[in-house]
Amino acid sequence: MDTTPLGHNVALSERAYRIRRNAVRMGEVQGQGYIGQALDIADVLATAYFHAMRYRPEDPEWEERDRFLLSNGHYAIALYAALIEAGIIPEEELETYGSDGSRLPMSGMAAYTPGMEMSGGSLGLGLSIAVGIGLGLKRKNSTSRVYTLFSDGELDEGSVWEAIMSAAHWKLDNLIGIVDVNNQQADGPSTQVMAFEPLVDKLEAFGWHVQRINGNNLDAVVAAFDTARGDVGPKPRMIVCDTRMGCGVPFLEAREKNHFIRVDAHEWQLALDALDAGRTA
Ligand SMILES: Cc1ncc(C[n+]2csc(CCOP(=O)(O)OP(=O)(O)O)c2C)c(N)n1
Ligand SMILES: [Mg+2]
Repeated sequence: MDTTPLGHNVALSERAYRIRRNAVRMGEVQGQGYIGQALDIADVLATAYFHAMRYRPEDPEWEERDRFLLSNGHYAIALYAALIEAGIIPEEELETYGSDGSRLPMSGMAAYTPGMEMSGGSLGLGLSIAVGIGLGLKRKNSTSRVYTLFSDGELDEGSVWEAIMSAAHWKLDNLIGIVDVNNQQADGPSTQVMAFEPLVDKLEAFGWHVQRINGNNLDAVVAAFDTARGDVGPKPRMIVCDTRMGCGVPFLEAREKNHFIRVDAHEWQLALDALDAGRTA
């Protein structure tokens, strides 16, 4: 990892830029996509794939890999963008996004895509699957970790709270949950649809080690991943990430109803230009 004297992580910011760019290019292929989410979670994905996780790009099913579960399957475009950057999926496939026969369908499908550990679509399941995988890894004495990304809208699902309770019960210190608090979901601002605050207090009361950070500040994300991978006791770890929908493309950030951002044909290039303008590497 390269760092400047200010501590800002140059190499990772370039990875995050390229993940955002890959996602916008895929969006342009279909003229649509969950772009606001891909832009908001790019810094977390860059940190997961280029700082924290153990994997072999040429062997995505390597037994000793860390697992990354995408619970919020509609964020698939974001994960594809990271898997392309990681060399698990060839960059040319980006052009096939959402087309018949593509390995990159609009909602994540484990059977289609290398590096996709679970199928998405029905929300609220990733954390439960992560508990099962985490328990299995421990019973095999594996040192692999299981990461799961889920969204603030998924906090409305009872299954998520069952998983939160059982992960603590089983002392799954190999499980790292990441919740994307962009305060948006399909029906409006997440906290207005279902009040989940104070989230840190609730998760701590359920027995988790919890950090809350600005998920669009790379240095903070890196520090949180490092802490979560360290010795914080026999408990599962949660990183609550406050993020900005559309982060990196100011005219998309400014849109109010941005669960499914409408992007006009000419705006895709403008979005790429905005990313270039904000590039720090
Ligand atoms: C079990 C289930 N209920 C409802 C949906 C429909 N749905 C798709 S995306 C979404 C919003 C979920 O919230 P969040 O992921 O926070 O939204 P975003 O941040 O992407 O706007 C909903 C309700 C679903 N996919 N699965
Ligand atoms: Mg959300």
